[in-house]
Amino acid sequence: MAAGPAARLGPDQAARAIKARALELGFEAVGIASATPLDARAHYEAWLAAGRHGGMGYLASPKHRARRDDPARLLRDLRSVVCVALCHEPARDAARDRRLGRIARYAAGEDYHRVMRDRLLALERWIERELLPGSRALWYSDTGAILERGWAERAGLGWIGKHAGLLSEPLGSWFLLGEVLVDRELTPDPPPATERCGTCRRCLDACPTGAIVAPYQVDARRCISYLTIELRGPIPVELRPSVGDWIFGCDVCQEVCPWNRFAPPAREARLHARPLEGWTLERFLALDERAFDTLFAGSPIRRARRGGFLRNVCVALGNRGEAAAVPALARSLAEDAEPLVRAHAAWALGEIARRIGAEAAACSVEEIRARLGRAAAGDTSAEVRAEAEAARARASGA
Ligand code: B12
Ligand code: SF4
Repeated sequence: MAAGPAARLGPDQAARAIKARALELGFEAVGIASATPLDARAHYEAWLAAGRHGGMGYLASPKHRARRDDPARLLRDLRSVVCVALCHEPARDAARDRRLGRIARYAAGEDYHRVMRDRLLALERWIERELLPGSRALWYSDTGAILERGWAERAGLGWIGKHAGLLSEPLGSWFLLGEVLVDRELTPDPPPATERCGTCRRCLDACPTGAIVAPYQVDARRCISYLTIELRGPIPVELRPSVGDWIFGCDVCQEVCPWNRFAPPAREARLHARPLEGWTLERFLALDERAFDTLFAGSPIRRARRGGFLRNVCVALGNRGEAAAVPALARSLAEDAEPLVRAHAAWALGEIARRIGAEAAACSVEEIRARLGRAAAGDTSAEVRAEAEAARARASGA
């Protein structure tokens, strides 16, 4: 292909131009890594071998592993990886409205994949068509077999913290990552000289479920983010109390991180918290499939699907333990179309009855037991009958 004048740019000039363009497109940080394979294979394979990926089977597929090992399989003649960071902290507090339960900050606004796609595609096309005609570029953001934090670290965007997230001095960790792979030599940035976590271990100590099993190692099977977003079935009973009132994702390990004290909020308005005024956990339980899709159109929350989301809502209500939630939960137990939701509604009712009973408050513990008894005897799903039986036993103080 004939090369235009811009194709004669050297690696240094091209790298500088790409970084300037990325900042113009609204990314808060950008860096470039050379594309020689990362030295992360052993960590990744050990993580998979220990089963820490849980039900995310795609992470263990031979094709996925081969691509992670050798990024040239993603783009022929790959030479450079342009890494970007997009801040997502939603400036308002709506994501932390306790009547709604807690939603991870990154999920409070529009789905970041869409925001990333728009910007990264613009960068990809600009590189291919204007800056380096004849080159090939390819964007990713949580969309492929790439160890994004590893590349971002190499590109100088920050260091991997003990909670396994990427951290940077100016940005903290409230940012998301994206990449554009390019088949041209671009002058790389140096990785940060050292990691800056030092002796701090606040994230390890604060994690509600003990998912950070050692510094830099997260067991996804215990992580609330996995349990409330990726997991398709029931949340393991022993972990439910630790999930607290997180109904989508979890931010605890980042909230306690000292580097986030001065982290900037998102400049991108699409990532600011969407209004959910008037909504409560109890009201969420009344969402049918259609209403769920409408309420969360364009939001990352749709990833959990209605059943998963309402499962999380039930767990949050059970952990909250307030009698006011009984009517909504009883309705879900009796009427919800999905066994997953009925099962978790049973669990939540058992928790509420146990707590109310312990406080000897005047309330409908008897009624809760009766409802659980009916579900234990008559529900069409064996899973729901078992959950209702166990919940009834708890409600009776057994
Ligand atoms: C699978 C996945 C998850 C899983 C597993 C998490 C995990 N820690 O691996 C679950 C669902 C739990 C999850 C949760 C979250 N995720 Co996630 N997730 C991913 C995904 C798709 C793959 C990550 C992966 O490959 N994990 C496997 C492990 C082994 O890889 P790794 O931790 O990156 O490994 C590196 C280091 O930790 C190190 N390492 C690993 N083991 C060891 C051991 C030792 C001894 C040492 C020294 C080093 C070391 O080596 C690796 C290479 O450098 C990436 C996107 C991508 N393609 O990369 C997003 C991604 C990592 N997630 C992201 C986010 C935002 C989150 C959440 C914060 C969301 C939330 N608020 O609920 C939480 C954070 C949980 C946490 N503490 O990690 C962002 C992170 C942005 C950032 N600033 O770091 C990413 C990059 C998506 C994106 N495009 O922005 N996630
Ligand atoms: S996201 Fe929450 S559950 Fe997952 S490692 Fe961090 S603190 Fe633990």
